Amino acid sequence: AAAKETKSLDTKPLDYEEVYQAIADILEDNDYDDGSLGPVFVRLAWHASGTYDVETKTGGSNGATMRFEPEALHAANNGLAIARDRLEPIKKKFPEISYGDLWTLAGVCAVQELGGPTIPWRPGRQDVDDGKSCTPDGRLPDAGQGERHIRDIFYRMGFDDQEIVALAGAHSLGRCHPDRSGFEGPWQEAPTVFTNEYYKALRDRKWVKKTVKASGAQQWVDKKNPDVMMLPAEIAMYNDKAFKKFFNEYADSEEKFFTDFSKVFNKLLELGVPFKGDERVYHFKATTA
Ligand code: CCH
Repeated sequence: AAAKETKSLDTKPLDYEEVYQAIADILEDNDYDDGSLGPVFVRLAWHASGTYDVETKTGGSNGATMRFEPEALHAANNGLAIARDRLEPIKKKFPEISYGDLWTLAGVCAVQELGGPTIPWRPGRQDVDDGKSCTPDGRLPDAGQGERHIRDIFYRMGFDDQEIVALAGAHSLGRCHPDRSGFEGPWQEAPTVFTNEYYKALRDRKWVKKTVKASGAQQWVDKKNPDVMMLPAEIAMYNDKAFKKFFNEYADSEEKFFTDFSKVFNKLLELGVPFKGDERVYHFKATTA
């Protein structure tokens, strides 16, 4: 009993460097998709945060409401139970971390470990205990729609055109799954490395329409390599003059993309979070750097 007591008195404050490391340690999985859980962790962080509405100040990563119905069942969140489940052992190991902090930290960790820029991150999200503050369905973008819809959705979160295009570069990672979204395939050939290749692919390749057999969904594929794809919303965005300017800037300069992505991903993950103001801002060092 004495030993136990000493142990509990010794309890250290939560060390987020250790949590980052624990997430980095589980990213690689040769039995999953392209060998990394990183892309689906980035999507989890984004969908937890992208429900924010700047006017009503509802939604966002605070609360981690995606754990509850109805938000867990929103079609946009198909497949994200996998990401949440894979992070559960880390929540068990570091029970003091909130789910909102854990999910956003996992997104930061994945971007950095897969070769992306350093993303400043700070803790401060508090979990809620039920689904009462779940956001209504329809706050996340519909990939089948056009540039008007994309602007409506992201302006509601408080982003401008440049920020929207910088955020879209996260599609350098991961792939679409017919059983999750109806779409199929990665955006370019290296879906586990964070680069500006997404912008180059959009600018430099010839995109042709194709119907996904499994779902009937229409998407665009590279004429030379039909395994890689673009969403209808992305081709529509690229054909918009104001958006195109930024797409081409990021295709020309990976450095500019990395600088802008770091800022805008940090902004996304902090939407609606009630920080006290004295939280330490972490700049984690990538273990692969
Ligand atoms: Fe995305 N995304 N996304 N996306 N997304 C999908 C997958 C990923 C849209 C649609 C889709 C962002 C913005 C948009 C990731 C990060 C971000 C899929 C496939 C669709 C559809 C889901 C599936 O089938 O598994 C649309 C539309 C927009 C509007 O702009 C933003 C912003 C981010 C992050 C900053 C990542 C990463 C993936 C890959 C997930 C995986 O499992 O590989």
